Amino acid sequence: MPFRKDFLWGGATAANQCEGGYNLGGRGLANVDVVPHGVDRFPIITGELKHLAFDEAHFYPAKEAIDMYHHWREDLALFAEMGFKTYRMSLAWTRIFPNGDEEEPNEEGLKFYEDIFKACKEYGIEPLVTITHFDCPIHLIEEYGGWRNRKVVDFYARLAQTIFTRYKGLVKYWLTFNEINMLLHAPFMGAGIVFEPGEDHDAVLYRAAHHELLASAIATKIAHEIDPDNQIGCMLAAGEFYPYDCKPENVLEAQRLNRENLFFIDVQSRGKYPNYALKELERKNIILPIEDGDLEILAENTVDFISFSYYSSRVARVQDEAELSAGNIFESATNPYLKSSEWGWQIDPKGLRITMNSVYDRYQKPLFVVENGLGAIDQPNADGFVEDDYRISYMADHIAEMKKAVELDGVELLGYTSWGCIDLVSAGTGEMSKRYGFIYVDRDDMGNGTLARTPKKSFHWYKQVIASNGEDL
Ligand code: P53
Repeated sequence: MPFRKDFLWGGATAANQCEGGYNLGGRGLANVDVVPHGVDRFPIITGELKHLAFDEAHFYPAKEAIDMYHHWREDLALFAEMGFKTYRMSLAWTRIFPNGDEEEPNEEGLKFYEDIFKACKEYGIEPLVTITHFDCPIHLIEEYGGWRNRKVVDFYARLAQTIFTRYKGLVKYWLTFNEINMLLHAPFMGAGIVFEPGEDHDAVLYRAAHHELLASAIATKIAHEIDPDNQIGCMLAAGEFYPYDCKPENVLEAQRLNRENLFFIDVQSRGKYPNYALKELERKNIILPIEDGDLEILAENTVDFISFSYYSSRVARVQDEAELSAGNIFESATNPYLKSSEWGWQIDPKGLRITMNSVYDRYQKPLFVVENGLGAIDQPNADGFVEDDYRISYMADHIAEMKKAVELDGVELLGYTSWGCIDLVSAGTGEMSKRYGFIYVDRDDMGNGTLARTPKKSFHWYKQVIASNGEDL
């Protein structure tokens, strides 16, 4: 059998994309709440357009999302019915510390997640918890400038201390930051960064990066002190960059782009800044805000496992702006050998095996595939049933390649959680119509719908994948 007996099959969500209840239970306002659907979304998530409050001109999908705040018991029951061994979810920082800088946490928020974890335990579902999935309290952005400010490291450490203490025995698997390398591409989402006019963007981004990397190491330290059983992972937006061809310039460019992503994981997994990055920062006159003791903290508190999202491989080609493939925050040339999704994301199952091998070769730590899936338009039939064969085939092809990485290449793999196991709001576009789920949610891009949940064809398929431990695809 390729997959270990205790392989963690499951699905993944993020608080801001599914919970809603943005103003309930004493919750404070977060960056992700004020990111609208529509054309202004992109300049806002990239930190180019300052937008820190609601207005009448926009629709804000995260406010209610799919209202998991009220539906979670029903949703968890459906996950259990599929046989989930794990459920990846994130905490909304603002439920626990509404402003981010309070001394004392909000009990109602802590209790909300405790109830979910206890229910998971009853189902035998192991929670896999992302501490921050693109969320940052608005107050920390307005008052401190987000992660550019070192004080935010302390606030994050307080959050970490609070949750590791409270959820000891209930949660064992933790991820410190979702897609930490996304900070470079979507800094408002990744680090609560809004650029000031005339600012050196790279200097701000790498300053914030040092703070997040430090916070991640401090959280790892606290987690291990509170419970040596805790397993802490980093989380990479992965997808190998292939050179467009054997032209050495393109090979070099692929190496550069792979390193730009892996830079974060290099620090979190190997415990020090890689030389290629130090040299580049030096050339750009960027000085990391390293204080006494920081490098020791990074060195002594590396992660236990490496998790990543994988949707697509990418292609590196110098100077061919016109050929960039659409639809993704990452710039990539188009790969002529691959088909694309309705959103222009190129589909490359073998790329998952390639990516797994590259990451495992580099770090030699267990991997966890924590996001993968197909964002597609689903059309329920007359009976309200979605026959999503396209999704089944995407996932079957990816799981088959993942299996080869384990069986043929010997990669250590802890588990697989597909993205958006229940339909939720798209991070990139704010749409509901970009669906990933095994469970259809009746809600459209503008928030209309009953919120009713209906299993799709893929629900039954995934149930059988789990029951057969990945044999029956
Ligand atoms: P959506 C871009 C590229 C790679 C991963 O994305 C990304 C993004 C953000 O658009 O984010 C991850 O919803 C992320 C999830 C997100 C998922 O990919 O744009 O961790 O929050 O929903 C899929 O289709």
